[in-house]
Amino acid sequence: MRRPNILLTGTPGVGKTTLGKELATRVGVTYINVGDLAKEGELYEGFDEEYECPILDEDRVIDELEDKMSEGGVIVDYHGCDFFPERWFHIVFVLRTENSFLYDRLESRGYKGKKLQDNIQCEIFQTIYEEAMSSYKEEIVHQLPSNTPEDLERNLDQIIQWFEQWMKDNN
Ligand code: DAT
Repeated sequence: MRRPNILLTGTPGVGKTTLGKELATRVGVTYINVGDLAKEGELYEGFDEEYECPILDEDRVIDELEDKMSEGGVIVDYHGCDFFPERWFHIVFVLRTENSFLYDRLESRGYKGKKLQDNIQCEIFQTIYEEAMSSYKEEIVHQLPSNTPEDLERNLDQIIQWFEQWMKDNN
């Protein structure tokens, strides 16, 4: 049976992990958090002194995921999206969160100073949405509001409906 691959992207803190894990449980697909995958496999190529974080080795991430992605039925979660092969994804969701909510979420995650400000700016300038629109066909890129638990439920319902329709159309 063919199953679609879904990309969940957006600024850190918008709710990709929360949505992705729940979605994977409800529709029975594999959830992959690229940040965690990189950490486990040490898929890094240096260290960013300014942001005090390791730099992702994008080529090794792609090599690591290629087999699973061609099988289908994978939800990928990452705060960037321009380096994945375009052919991997059948649909792309960019989660969006209002500043006041995002600020509190990132602060309680321990972000402060420049890192906090830069991530808030990333959301204000809709950086990831633009990255997604220039990396994938515009018609497969969708923005989802992710401010409240009600938004989360609505997003789950909407994606599950899309998933079920895709399965009918492609099997
Ligand atoms: P991300 O994976 O995009 O970094 P996350 O899933 O870890 O984000 O969520 C960050 C925090 O926000 C976490 O404490 C859960 C909370 N959260 C996620 N989605 C939410 C929503 N729709 N409404 C309220 N809180 C949400």
